[in-house]
Amino acid sequence: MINTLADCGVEFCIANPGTSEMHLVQALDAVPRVKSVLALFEGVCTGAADGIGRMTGKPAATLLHLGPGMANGIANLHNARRANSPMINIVGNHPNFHVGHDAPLTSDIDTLACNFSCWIKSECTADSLAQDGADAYTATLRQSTGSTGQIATLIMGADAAWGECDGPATPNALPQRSKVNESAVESVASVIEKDGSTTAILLEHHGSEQASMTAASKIATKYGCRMYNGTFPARVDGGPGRVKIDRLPYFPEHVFATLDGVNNLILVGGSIPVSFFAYKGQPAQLIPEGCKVTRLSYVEEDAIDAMERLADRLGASNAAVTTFEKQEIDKPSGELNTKIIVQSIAATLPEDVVICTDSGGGVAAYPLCQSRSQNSWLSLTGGAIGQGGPCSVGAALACPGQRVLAMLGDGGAAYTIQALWTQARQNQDVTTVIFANNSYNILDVEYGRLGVTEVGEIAASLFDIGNPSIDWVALARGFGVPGGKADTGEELCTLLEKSYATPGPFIIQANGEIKR
Ligand SMILES: Cc1ncc(C[n+]2csc(CCOP(=O)(O)OP(=O)(O)O)c2C)c(N)n1
Repeated sequence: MINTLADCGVEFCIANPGTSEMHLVQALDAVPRVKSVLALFEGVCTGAADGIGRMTGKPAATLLHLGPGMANGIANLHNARRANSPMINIVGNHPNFHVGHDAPLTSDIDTLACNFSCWIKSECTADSLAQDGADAYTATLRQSTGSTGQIATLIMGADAAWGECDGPATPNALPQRSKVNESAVESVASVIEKDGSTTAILLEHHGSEQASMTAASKIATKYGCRMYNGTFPARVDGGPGRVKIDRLPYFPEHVFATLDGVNNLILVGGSIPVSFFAYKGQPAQLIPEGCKVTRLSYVEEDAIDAMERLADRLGASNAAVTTFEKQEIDKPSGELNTKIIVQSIAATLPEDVVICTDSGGGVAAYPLCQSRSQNSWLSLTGGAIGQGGPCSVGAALACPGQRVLAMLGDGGAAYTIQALWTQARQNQDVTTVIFANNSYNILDVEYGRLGVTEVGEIAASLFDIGNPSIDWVALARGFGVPGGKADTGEELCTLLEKSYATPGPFIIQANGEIKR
């Protein structure tokens, strides 16, 4: 099975093994062309595999220990599903003859896996395993409704793993994205021809790839449309020379303000914007009243082909593309706050950087960074915090030679801090900036949005993570990652530049009043 996965194109297995996976470990030992990487917590395995999926478009494997091991990885499997990342989980299990005796680690793994998997196989035998591997690979790329990439979970009894088989299976032919019907292109074209200046094109998932956004930009130039990405895209490549585009904001009232005056919304790859959370008396869908929605492509369809055909049909193929322009950004000075941190990050940003953001870290830096350096920006897609650190591990595995910058809230970072150990073990070029405000600040903000004007002592204690305050540099040292603390813009810029100039991982604790 491992050889089959390698023949299909799997390059990495991010593992946290146990006794039920020993034969898998033996197989990985025999197949070094699949790079086996140890992570100390399963949320790091799954978040790293997500990062690999986003940067390569191919699934990485995870190796997880029965139900409890997989359960530890579920928050980041949820984020990966939201990102449409392809991934193959290999989960060990007791053999059938053992399950019936209810040994301590026995649990209903299928039920757990249903939540995030689009393909599950739990009745594997030694004879079926190699073909199961080939089928799992295909399943991760299957273009079925609701997904561009998917999560396949192979639950493998130890008897399947220790049995004999005939050798690897032949990889399946890869599925292709389906093309949208001409009628979809035609109906969007007539909306834009009639009412281009009040039309917004929302580009998500496959629609947020450069080629698709390039076609959208040409149409926007000719017809005066607006164009947006969703609030938290899985990956968008940006920076000087790349297509200029804004993101929809986070809070519902800001989305309404952004879309004010939009009479037509064109969906490319995604869906109608939805409020992240529900608020009493507020609508779930965030489009102006009376706005007409027209879909060009579903998530599984070929958005690039669709946008290029649309541009052709509208006679916009030769129109100008608006790109981000390079801007010099001065290094700031003075005590750290959100603005100074953002400016320090943008002013020092290296070229071709992969950026992972999580929770309270770095979302605010997005606009300014686009006028500084080319980057691939990976967001927290599913709102389950503790994703950015693991994702940076995966991005660094997928993109050796590129610097990875992880910007993490101190709350979010505490969920999966074990990611640092794998960064140190693999000597990865990852710079982690912790936005250390000693607080679950966004929860404080959301509490206020309920109309609560006085935060009680108990409530305050549930949003305060500064007592005791966390020493991130000491923690990182414990995991084998060097670092430093910054209280001012000058210190932060110096540490960032030092990190970018030095191979290997580095952590920076940015202390300050950081608000969202
Ligand atoms: C897995 C998970 N658990 C809990 C939450 C709820 N939650 C949302 S934001 C947040 C705190 C974020 O704190 P931090 O990362 O420091 O960012 P800040 O809000 O301070 O900017 C929590 C606990 C969540 N989103 N995901």
